[in-house]
Amino acid sequence: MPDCKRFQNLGLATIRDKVMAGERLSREDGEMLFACPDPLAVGKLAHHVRTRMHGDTAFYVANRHVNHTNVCVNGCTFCAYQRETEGQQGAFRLSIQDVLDKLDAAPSAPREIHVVGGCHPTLSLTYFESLLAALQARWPEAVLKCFTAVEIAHFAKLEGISTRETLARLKGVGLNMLPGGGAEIFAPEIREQICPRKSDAEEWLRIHGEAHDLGIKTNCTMLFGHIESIAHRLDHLDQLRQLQDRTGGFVCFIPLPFLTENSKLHVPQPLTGLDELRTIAVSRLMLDNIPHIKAYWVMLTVKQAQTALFWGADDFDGTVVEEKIGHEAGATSQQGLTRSELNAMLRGCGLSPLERDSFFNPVAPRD
Ligand code: V47
Ligand code: SF4
Repeated sequence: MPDCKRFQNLGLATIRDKVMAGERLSREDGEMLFACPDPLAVGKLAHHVRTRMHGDTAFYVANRHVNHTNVCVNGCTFCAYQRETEGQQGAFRLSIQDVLDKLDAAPSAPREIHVVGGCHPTLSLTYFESLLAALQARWPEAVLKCFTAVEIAHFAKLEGISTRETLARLKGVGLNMLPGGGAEIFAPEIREQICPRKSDAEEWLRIHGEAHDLGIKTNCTMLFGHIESIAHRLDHLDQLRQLQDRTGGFVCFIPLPFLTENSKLHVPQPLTGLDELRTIAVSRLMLDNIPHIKAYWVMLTVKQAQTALFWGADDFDGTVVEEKIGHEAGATSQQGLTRSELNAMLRGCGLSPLERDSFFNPVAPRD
């Protein structure tokens, strides 16, 4: 239980009382939490909420990430992963067989298959329908968590149909869930500078709402620590919270700290480890209707992700096996972790590891 006097001395007694009573925090409360001179007090409050929701459980999933192409028409200025054309050095495009072979090479069958890629200028919706059908046939028990809302918008545009119809067609061949990427920061004045060509906030949120209507659960993200302000972060969290009030379809929020290598985007003041932790803590406190907060070890590093589990996060993502988006941008984490490594890392923090599926149902360990 966070100590009352400490919060009174910091001028945060009202926020503490609201959190203890399970009441919603306002954007102004969020501003105060970001400005609080005692970040440990903010972390403590977030840890209290995380423990109230999930006890000492630290979730993880046995998953695989696959990127089918890095060729992308969008040219986001922060993105170190994308290439403009197939002829450019480092560009790649996998065939369906390549994707199946990559997954077959993993040590054990995945419970979740996470597929995202660039918005390729010619790959058609039919290609992605065939990809999903092939994945479903080969791994019928895995959850197919594929394609960001930005990719859905791109497939729909190439096909000349609505995003709702695109989602329905993909669901028909096995799509179970959308990952949370592409949200970045919703404010138009920031999107103009970091991702001017891709879906705006309205489109990203509309597509997630459509997915939720169709019974497709989704995750959501925020890319922070570039040129956005604290007010932009809070606006972003508030817009996610509003959609969740309407649909209830978000499963997990993933705060993504911006990694600066190989990027055209100049960042005046790179993030500190403490900024990362405070942002994760404030996210837990603001997003009172989103059940899970992910400490994505790939972008955070394993040690910072372990610490984040005491600053509001409850999930560690998973085995991953191969990751490109963060590593192109300077991520220093390894490519993948085994289940036993994850178990040992989470136990080592004094938490109880729990293997889950994509919807956070507990699953019996296979090994
Ligand atoms: O959309 C791109 C971000 C996202 C950089 O839903 C960067 O379970 C930091 O969304 N530094 C893709 N971030 C990753 C993603 C994700 C990851 C894990 C789990 C889930 C999930 C979703 O990565 C992109 C973009 O926001 N990104 N470049 C960078 N330099
Ligand atoms: Fe393309 Fe996604 Fe990179 Fe933007 S972030 S350039 S949409 S791959």
